[in-house]
Amino acid sequence: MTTDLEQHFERTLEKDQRIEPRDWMPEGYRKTMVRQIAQHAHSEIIGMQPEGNWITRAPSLRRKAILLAKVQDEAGHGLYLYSATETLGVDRADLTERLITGRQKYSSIFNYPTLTFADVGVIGWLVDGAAICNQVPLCRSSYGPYARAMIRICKEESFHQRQGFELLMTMMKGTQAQRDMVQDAVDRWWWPSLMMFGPPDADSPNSAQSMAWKIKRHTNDELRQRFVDMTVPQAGVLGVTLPDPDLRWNEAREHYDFGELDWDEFKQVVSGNGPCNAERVAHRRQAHEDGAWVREAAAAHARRQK
Ligand code: FAQ
Repeated sequence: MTTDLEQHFERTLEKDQRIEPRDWMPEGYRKTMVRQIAQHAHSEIIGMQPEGNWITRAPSLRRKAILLAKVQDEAGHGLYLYSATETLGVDRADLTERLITGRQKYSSIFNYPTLTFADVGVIGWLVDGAAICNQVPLCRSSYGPYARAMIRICKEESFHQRQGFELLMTMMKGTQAQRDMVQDAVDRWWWPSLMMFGPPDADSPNSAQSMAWKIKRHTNDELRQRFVDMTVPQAGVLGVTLPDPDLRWNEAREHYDFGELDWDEFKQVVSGNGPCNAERVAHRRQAHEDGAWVREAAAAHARRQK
């Protein structure tokens, strides 16, 4: 027999309204939201590292200012998202602990190295492009604090995507060496970007329930296809080749067909064995330890104010 509280939860979802922190929710819903929002927050925070690597070596003051602003935005996104997770009754310190001890995931994409400055442009174009594709539907996610955080985050991600495209466009109008650098970065980031959308639908244990709860609005494969369809014409404008011999327009489906992803690589990266997993987590742990005195001072100040 369903209780009034359960009926209220179901009715809220049916009417496409938002579940708020004060509302009753099934324990599974709460756990799924904590899992997804925390992973998203961790991704933003870890995601500062690959591009942060280039701040001191940006080729001009303008590029440095843009990159600094972008990386600061990512810190901001992580902080809104940790706040959204806290509305579900978890503690941010605990989430950080789970990240640095490897008990909670972050996006696979941030475990790849940034070898040249073209990688900064390609991260903006492809990684932020994929993030937007995935996150715009999350603005209608059923959990209110997450959906609202996502609106602002998506606006900032759009700026990030455009700065990446503009950077690449500039390099493509430069020397042959610069064009080669862009192509090399595209070759390295294309497949990992497609992996950001998660495993194929048939191997996605969480999708069905998350769709039923209207947390996710589209499946992993639907969003991956949308990203490919959106990106292929942009690659044409830039003048780069996407590294997939099977990529072609399918008249009947009205979508691009594309090749099979290397799901073994995905599993390796998600389980901690990607090229930079150990480095990313060690760096985050060090930053957390180095910041201990700031947290202690802030807590002491708050106690004194009381
Ligand atoms: N990496 O059953 P599903 C950004 C895990 S954007 C690592 O399909 P779900 C912006 C998944 O968690 C990047 N793990 O799971 C930026 C689950 O594991 P669990 C962050 C992955 O949740 C740009 C298991 O595999 N964006 O940061 C990945 O229904 C540039 C089974 O998968 C978000 O987090 C992966 N790629 O769907 C920052 C968006 N894919 O927890 C800096 C919000 C799957 O059961 C620079 N999240 N897994 O142990 C989502 O939309 C979803 O959580 C998905 C996964 C689509 C990522």
